[in-house]
Amino acid sequence: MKRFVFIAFLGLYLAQGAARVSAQESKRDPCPRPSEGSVIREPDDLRSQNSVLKVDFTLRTQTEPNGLKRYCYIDAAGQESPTLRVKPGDLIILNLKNEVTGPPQDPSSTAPHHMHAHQEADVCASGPMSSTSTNLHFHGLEIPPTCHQDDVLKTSIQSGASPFQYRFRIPEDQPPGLYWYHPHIHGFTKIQVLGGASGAIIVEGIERANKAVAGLPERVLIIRDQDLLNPNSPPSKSEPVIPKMLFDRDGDVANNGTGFGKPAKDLSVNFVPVPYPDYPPAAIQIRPGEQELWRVLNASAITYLNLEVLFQHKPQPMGLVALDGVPLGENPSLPDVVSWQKHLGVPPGARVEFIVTGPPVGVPGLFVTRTVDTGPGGENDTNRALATITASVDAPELRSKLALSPTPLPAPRLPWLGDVTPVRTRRLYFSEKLLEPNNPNRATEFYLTVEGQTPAPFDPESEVPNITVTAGTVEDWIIENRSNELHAFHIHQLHFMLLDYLGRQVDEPFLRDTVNVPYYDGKALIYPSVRLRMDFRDPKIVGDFVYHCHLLEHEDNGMMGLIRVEPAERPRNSKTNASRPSRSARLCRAPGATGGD
Ligand SMILES: [Cu+2]
Repeated sequence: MKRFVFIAFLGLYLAQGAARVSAQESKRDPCPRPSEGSVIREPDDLRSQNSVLKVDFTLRTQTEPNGLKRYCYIDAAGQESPTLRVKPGDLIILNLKNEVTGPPQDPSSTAPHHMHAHQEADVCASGPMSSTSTNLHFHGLEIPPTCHQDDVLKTSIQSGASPFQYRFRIPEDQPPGLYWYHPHIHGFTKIQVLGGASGAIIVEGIERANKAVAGLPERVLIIRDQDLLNPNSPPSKSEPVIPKMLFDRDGDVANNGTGFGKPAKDLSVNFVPVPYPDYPPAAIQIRPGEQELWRVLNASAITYLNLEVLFQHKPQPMGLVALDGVPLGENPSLPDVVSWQKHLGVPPGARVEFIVTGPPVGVPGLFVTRTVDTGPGGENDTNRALATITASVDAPELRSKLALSPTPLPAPRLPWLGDVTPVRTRRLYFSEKLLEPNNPNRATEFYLTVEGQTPAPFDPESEVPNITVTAGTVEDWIIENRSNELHAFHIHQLHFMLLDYLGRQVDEPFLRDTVNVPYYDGKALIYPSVRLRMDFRDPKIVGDFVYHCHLLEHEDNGMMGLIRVEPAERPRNSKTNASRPSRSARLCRAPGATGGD
């Protein structure tokens, strides 16, 4: 059945793709976007010079005729969501101007201090958070959770305020790979990210970690989701007939378990939309037989991906070399490893970097996402095409090529995380509660609770951390899912190692910052879980930050917790001096030194 459908996708593209014109692209648009069926353009690159990358971003909005609201990062040259390319040790100076228009949605629900929107008070000190305020999170970067760097708890830039400056250094030991930026305004992250507010950050030098990619051209693909362009259309005639349409607790189309029917959201690839119901694919041009490194970010708000490359409908090997910005060879015992896969699951927020070989001329290729079983309460993430892959000797050369003879990365300064003894084990769990059981589409609270505490939605005004740890230590966390849908666990400022998945030991020889946690079927004797080894050894990472579900409507509705990392040797005045632990703090792992939950 799947084969049949993909043939249908292709036929449709060939019939209609060439005729489409870029009707939406107009000079008057604050944020122009490509039209469906277009050739995928890579985001423009902003590269650091003399170890400094200066960026001026304006966040703009535009409402489409059908009511969809775009949120766009536009740089000084008018480019949307450029890729920030930096090297370890580089300084990023990013000025963000908020020009979001329109009335704030629901400002009373999350605005703690009832401050006037244009009051230029302290951006760092809990201004109102609304649909018209914004900030930035640098997902995966191991930088301090402080204002002007990577704080999302209090930083809120109001519309019309003067540009706010982010200024931070990429750590010397940040693994080379794909990271990303997006807003993180509590309660409103989903609408801004759905509107397109996201972009890639590449820490250069992946070829220094893995010789298999040395000399390869690289292609950046950002997959975003957005509200359905054609929400009232019936499914394509090439699909099997689906039983009655149900909705989940978030009001999205619920997973019907078939892989077909109406998806919760449309997808786009580098902003080329691939809308339901016909999914006209975008287009990728490639040279026949040429190997490329594809760097794919799932910047979706709620959509899981299960990526596959097909040539003449047959799955092709994808040579995975990095996950969540971390080369698989991060573990020094596994240099230059390539993990050949037929498909790659990518939760919202995660990244995969893999080697793809172009098909021979005349062999049709298709880049697709297959259905993901998100659970009875989860979204309908359907089978669909993303892009055709067409080989031609004249395919344009990709803009970036990795160095052919790179110098290897220096040896890691800390022992491999899997070899470190954790100081304690904690258990956390995802759960959901219907506040109005008779109204299944409304008022669900989403919780991410530390075992022993009372489930409660994240409270942005609370200063009391759910978890306190000591810098220099390593902990094991078990994350359970007690709900009937998938969740993706993410923590800011650091990476972790996946030790067990569903009770089975995996001891992955690489690190992640986002991981899927399987759903509970309501029958099993134990809840599905993952076991993670959390790395708090970096002495720069002290202070308050968050961990949460990366399905943004879950996060916005409370599925988040507050963690405080205290310096190993606590200075007298810990509140203001928290970011300067001594050098010896780094390897201190005295069990039970402070904190606990
Ligand atoms: Cu979730």
